Amino acid sequence: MSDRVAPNNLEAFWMPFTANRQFKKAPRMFASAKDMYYKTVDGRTVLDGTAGLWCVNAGHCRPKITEAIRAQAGELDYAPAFQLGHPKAFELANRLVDLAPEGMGHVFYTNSGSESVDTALKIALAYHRANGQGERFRLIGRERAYHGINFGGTSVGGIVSNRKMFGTLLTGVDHIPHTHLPEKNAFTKGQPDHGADLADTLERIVALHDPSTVAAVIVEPVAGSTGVLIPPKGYLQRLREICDKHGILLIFDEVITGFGRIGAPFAAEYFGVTPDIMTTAKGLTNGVIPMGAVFVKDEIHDAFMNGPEHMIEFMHGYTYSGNPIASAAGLATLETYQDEGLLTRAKELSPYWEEQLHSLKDCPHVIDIRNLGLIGAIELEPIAGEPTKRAFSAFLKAYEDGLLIRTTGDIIALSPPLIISKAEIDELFDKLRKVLMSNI
Ligand code: PXG
Ligand code: PLP
Repeated sequence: MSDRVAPNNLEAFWMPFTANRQFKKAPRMFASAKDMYYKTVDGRTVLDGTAGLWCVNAGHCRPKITEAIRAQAGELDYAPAFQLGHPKAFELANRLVDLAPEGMGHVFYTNSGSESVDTALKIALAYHRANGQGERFRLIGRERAYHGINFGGTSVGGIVSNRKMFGTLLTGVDHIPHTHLPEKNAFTKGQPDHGADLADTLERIVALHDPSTVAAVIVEPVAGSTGVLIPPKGYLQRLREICDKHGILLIFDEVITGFGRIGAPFAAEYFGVTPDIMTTAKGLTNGVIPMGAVFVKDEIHDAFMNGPEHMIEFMHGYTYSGNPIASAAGLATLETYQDEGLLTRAKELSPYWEEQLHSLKDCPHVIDIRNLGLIGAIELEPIAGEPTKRAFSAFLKAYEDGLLIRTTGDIIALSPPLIISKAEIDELFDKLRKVLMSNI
């Protein structure tokens, strides 16, 4: 029997963001996947309600992407990323900037969302320095934010459990308040009415530190990992105005919202608010090969293009920046998105998605439901004294019943591949209703 079917020792692999001891007593393993469904090692079919981890936007094992990877691996497997190149990385960059908001004409490649975030923060700091404003060193994040797990992202992040074990993190970081106001906004469909004024806290924090010391503000346009927090109407616009007023760069972390998740290629376009820097990963290669990209406004890029031409302009980069196989996967992914209209499909589907999602309102323990594009969240009342247990029971029950959901705290998050059909949306919510009606 091959290890793919029944690995005999699970000990050596220290799993990420996993309750290792619990998992290894009762492992959950996938053997294969196609389009909307996984197959488990014991042969069960599981509907993917989460696009893997918010990344498999075109669905699983899509032929163009698989073939591009196969072909690239046999043609040019690796090319050094520093001082050398290969055509596909440039071709992909051109395609990417065509999708991005006007004026964001350059991308810097990374291998993950976490690396994109740390790259973006370093670009922001170095940009100000290149502009003669090296005193702008402060970075501002938001409570409950997730910006990956590297030191920069952990520092501007706002999830306490992800921060508290790791010492001082970056200094010179502050946070604006999160926008979760269940007492005012519970069960809102789409963007909530209340909370835009929370953006004004940025004015106070900036004033506290003196605006001339602040380099950048980073936010997820829609906060994903923390349990899906939809920005209040007008909130992102207000952040943009305050940043403009004080010469502060605005970074949108679009690792989840990028590549069609809310019905436009990027959330920046959906909300009509253009950041100065935009971080992406996940959907860029359909999650299949690790790759991220940081988009920057032309004036930011151009500020680095000074000094003698033989000098390296930005002392930063990864061994795998613009890796050939990742670039090929990225190109095939964008082609698949284009062939099937996937970058705007969430917009067409979202009214149906919203209606089905909110039909769960009457299920036991449901205290809030939120949605935008093809994202949904169901917040459950925690079991007294045992936070996270109810949602995790729902996750286990759903998995047994053939549905993959994601939970964070006592919140269920949903983000299916953008190819989902109405019949599959029905299947997803039928299964989820049964889970919520069972004694969790
Ligand atoms: N920024 C944002 C906004 C993210 O959502 C990252 C950065 C980090 O990306 P990498 O590729 O380094 O993981 C993310 C990642 C979940 C979940 O279940 C979310 C993420 C990753 C894994 C699980 O909410 N987001
Ligand atoms: N650590 C060592 C010893 C290295 O030599 C390198 C890269 O050459 C790195 C870390 C960084 O690795 P990467 O470029 O894959 O991020």
